[in-house]
Amino acid sequence: MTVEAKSHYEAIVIGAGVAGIYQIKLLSDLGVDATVLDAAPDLGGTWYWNRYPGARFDSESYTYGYSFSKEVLDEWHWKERFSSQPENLRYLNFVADKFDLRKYMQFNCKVAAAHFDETANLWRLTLSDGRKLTCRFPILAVGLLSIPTPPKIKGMEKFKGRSFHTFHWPHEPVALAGKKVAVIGTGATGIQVIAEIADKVGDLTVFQRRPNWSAPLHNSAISDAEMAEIRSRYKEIFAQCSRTPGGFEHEPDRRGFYEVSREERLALWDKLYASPGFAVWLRNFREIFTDEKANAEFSEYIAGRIRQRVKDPAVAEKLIPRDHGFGVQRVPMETHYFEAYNRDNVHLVDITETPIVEITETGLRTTEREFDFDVIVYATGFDAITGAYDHIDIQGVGGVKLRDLWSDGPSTFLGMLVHGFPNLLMPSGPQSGSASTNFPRAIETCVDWCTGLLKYMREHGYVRAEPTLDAQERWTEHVKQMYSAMLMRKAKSWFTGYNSNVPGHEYGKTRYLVYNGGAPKYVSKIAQVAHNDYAGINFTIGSEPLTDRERVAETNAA
Ligand code: NA7
Repeated sequence: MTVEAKSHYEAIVIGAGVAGIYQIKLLSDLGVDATVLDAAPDLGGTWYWNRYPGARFDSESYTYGYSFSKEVLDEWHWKERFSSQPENLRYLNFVADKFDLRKYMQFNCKVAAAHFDETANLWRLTLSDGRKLTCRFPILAVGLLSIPTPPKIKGMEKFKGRSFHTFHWPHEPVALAGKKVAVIGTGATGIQVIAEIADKVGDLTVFQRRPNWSAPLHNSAISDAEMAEIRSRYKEIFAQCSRTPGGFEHEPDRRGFYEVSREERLALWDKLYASPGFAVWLRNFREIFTDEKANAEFSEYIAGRIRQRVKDPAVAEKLIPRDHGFGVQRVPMETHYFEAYNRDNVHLVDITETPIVEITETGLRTTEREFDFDVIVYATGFDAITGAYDHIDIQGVGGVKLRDLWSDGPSTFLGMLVHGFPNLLMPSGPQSGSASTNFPRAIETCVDWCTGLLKYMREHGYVRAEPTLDAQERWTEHVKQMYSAMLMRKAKSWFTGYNSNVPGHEYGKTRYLVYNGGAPKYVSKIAQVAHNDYAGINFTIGSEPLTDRERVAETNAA
């Protein structure tokens, strides 16, 4: 059964990915008249789009899955410790089908505009095909990395072979055997794809602007017995995730970096380098994130590992980052990535030495020479976190455009609400806990919170919720402060809003996009707001706005 194509809903969820699926589950449980719109032809969000070879979790699969349903936890068998894209998409379909959520979803529905109608306290949405809808609550579950940013290189349209951004990797298999392939970009995506295709293509040339620190993923299969053991521990696993800053099982080593000997540090690092997943990043000493000297010592340790693994010393040196320390950017996890460069068919071009001049009909030309390719892969990243919001013409009170308001970076209340944009909810919003932690863990937290707010409003007959400017400014200031202790504040990465392919997102113009206070602090702060009758949010009953104080008095009287 498909959803009835109506023109008004109480809530419209935009995005049918990890967040949107859980959001519609809760709304349907609550009996809210709601639908989900997604621009894609099917559900899955990130896991629908990113079909490039090597796409997989860097989170342990069993900490990435939803925690809300015992039935799902009991029935789903993760096959790998770090599950791959096809399996992840199957999982999301399994969850949606289990709770019969597809009937609420409408696909190929790209939201072009969302304008707030002040007289009716409603949002008016326009889809790219011209269809118009209204709702009280637009819930933007639009993803953190859903607007790919191909580079702007002269001549890109001329190339006669196949070329695509990794996000748009074709759905049908791409013949790579014997082909000459270029990959541009060496972030988390580039590193996954390069390692996966190195032994499957004829010839692979990697165009690297800046190397990234990267460490082994150590993926493995999960047997029936192991899965049974994981199931028996789910409660404990999720409790552990909720205690750690990153929402993973990984907990930092709380010994002081300088309190232990160099030998003890090396012993820990040897152990972490051999451990699966983000352990090498998140089970490390806390000073790695905050102290230049500690970070430099660990970075040098990882540089030594790269030198051990890459046979050609000149290539090894090119693969070692010089402009930033380990872990101040998002750490890509790899499987035989460095060994790929030991193969005769894999070549590394440092485009800071020999920049790409243009894409040609048959390949590309650098300042040094011409290359012929059959396939060019752009692994050049995303207009991260705010990109998906900027791509919708969102206008709040007085016709103010969200994209104008956020042109120098976002400002939010708790990462989930914006002053001047009443009832607009963002369960994976900028400055929320979702971008800096194990995504679904924070998503469940934020979706629960947004749903709680909606429930509270229904119970009180409120038709409009809007954070005060003061509350928003205080939150944004807190988010900025959380950056100040972290070395990552200087990172030339999407954590700080840098993207050389998006005008205005140059390095140095820091955009405070993520919450760095850690999951426990975030959860406690948003819970406190809810507990205090949503202090910081003004509600309207009928047409009269109520201040915090009036509302508390009203609640007390009731
Ligand atoms: P990232 O991490 O933003 O990496 C993009 C890469 O592409 C990075 O190496 C960039 O080099 C490079 N890049 C970007 N633009 C260009 C141009 N114009 N020319 C050459 N090279 C370029 O994106 P990913 O997709 O790898 O990862 C995003 C997230 O997806 C990841 O963190 C996971 O959470 C999943 P630069 O470093 O800017 O010099």
